[in-house]
Amino acid sequence: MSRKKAARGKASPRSPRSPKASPSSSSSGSGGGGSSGRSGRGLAAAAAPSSGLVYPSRPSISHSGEFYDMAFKVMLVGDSGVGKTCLLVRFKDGAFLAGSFISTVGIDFRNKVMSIDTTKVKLQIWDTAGQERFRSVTHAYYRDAHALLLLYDVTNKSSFDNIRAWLTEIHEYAQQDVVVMLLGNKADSTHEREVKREEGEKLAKEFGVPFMETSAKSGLNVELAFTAVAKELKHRTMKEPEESKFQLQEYVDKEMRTVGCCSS
Ligand SMILES: Nc1nc2c(ncn2[C@@H]2O[C@H](COP(=O)(O)OP(=O)(O)OP(=O)(O)O)[C@@H](O)[C@H]2O)c(=O)[nH]1
Ligand SMILES: [Mg+2]
Repeated sequence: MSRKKAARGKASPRSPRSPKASPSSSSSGSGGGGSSGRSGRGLAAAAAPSSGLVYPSRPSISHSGEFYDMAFKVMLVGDSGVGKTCLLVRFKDGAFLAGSFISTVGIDFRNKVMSIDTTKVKLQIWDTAGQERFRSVTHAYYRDAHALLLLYDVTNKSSFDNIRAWLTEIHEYAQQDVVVMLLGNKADSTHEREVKREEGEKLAKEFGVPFMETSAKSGLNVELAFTAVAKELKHRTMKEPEESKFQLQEYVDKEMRTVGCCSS
């Protein structure tokens, strides 16, 4: 078994292409759109990864000392304030960043090794800044992404309306076979809801992407979203025969029925 060290994502950024369709960076109703760094939340600025950094490889060992069999790059994208950073922190640390909203500056990543069946899958999860002024930085990272979690805020209609523009942008900058999942976050905020679950489902169907609602606050479906993406990427890598092909939306629907979630 190879015991090579996992590389960290520190390389010179590529020159980004200029955007054609750019989603708006309108901030959510949940807080102001400040622009200070997130050092207090344990996230530091990072440079663009060199190509091939986290492509599936032989069993390796991560910085935290955990072995993994394959590794993938996942990006969190969506308007400012939809809850990308909170979703990542909930998934990685099991905590919710309550209180004042500190908008992410630039881009950053955190790693998590998951057990998918008998395989150790490392997700390198990139948390992007939703603000328009960082958009060109984000574009430079799309190219290497294996999966994109595209978030809107169910309490902010404009973040939902911007999803079409985000999908256009993804289409333009990401790899053709990138796994995209649409997430309606803040599903816990029943009273402030502006986007019905059915509307999210309809849009996802229209674009042929899997969908679920999440809550970084309550933890609703957070683990499931990342697990589903990790499973899909693993199955693709294993190149399983068509008949045993993993169906992401089917898996998500089944899991949600099993745990009896998630009306809000
Ligand atoms: N009620 C509720 N609030 C949430 C949830 N997720 C995030 N928030 C709040 O929404 C605000 C924005 O969350 P962030 O995670 O910082 O948003 P972001 O998408 O990372 O924003 P940018 O970094 O600017 O792109 C914060 O005040 C969070 O506390 C959620 O699931 N439910
Ligand atoms: Mg953020």
